[in-house]
Amino acid sequence: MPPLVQKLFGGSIDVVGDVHGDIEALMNLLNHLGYARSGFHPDGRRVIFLGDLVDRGPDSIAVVRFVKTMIDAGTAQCVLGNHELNILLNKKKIDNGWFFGEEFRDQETDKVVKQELADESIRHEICHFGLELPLVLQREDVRVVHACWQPEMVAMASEARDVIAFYQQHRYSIDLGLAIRSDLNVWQRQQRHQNLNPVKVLTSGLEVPAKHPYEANGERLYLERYPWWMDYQDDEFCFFGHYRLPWGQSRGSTRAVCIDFGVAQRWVPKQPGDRSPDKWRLAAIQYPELQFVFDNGDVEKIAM
Ligand SMILES: [Mn+2]
Repeated sequence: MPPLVQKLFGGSIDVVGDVHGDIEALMNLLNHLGYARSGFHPDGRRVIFLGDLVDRGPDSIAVVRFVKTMIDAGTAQCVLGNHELNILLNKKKIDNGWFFGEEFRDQETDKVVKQELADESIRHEICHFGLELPLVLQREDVRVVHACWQPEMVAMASEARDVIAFYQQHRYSIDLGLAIRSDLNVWQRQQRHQNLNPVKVLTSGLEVPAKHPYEANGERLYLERYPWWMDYQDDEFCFFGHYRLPWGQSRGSTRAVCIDFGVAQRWVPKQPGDRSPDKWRLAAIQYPELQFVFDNGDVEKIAM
């Protein structure tokens, strides 16, 4: 297996946010970015995928196959997202039934979301793909991670190759540390499993106690996501996805830029509400140009 921290492509890149099974949005976006259906760009530009290729949308299988074709052709790189991680860990979640061959019924509309379902051989193919993905890509001026950049976690990941063994090893040692801490409650234990495991931090970010505990998917949650990008002070650009932040919210005074515009909300929203393609979009950031391109063809320059 290749290392979990790898060198990012040089030259001009287009960094694509969380696709979540929306193959049509991906094809439209790549078309607007100037890529041929084959994945090649006439100017030699290349695509960087931020992970979370799968779940929620109609065809996760097609997205994985297309991205794999580009990676094999040397025209794309991709980091691992938390949704790929769940699949590799064989964890069934509310929105990854397609992987286990099960239809998804949308709670809001009570309709089955039309999805391509995996069988045994496709599960094998997708796991094989996921196990080859790094957690981090970096070069002198740019860093890429699915959720959260933490230098000490990146340093730990650079020693490892097998993401599942690496994840389990940290889970085990965190459990050992917790065994003598009978003073900690359930959510304090959850927080340590989240914030001390490099695979968890890089793919789903740091968590802190919630100011107001809340319900999600029928569970009461005591932890919430920590906006690490507000503290990011480095000169290197850091491109990440995961947080479904409209541009603007991800900007402190920092060079950490979130490129997840929530395209999955069109199919399976996390909260009830507007599903329109005008609100929820798939985007790429073009680097070094520093402009967003959206799946409807809109272009927005970033003022830094
Ligand atoms: Mn994610």
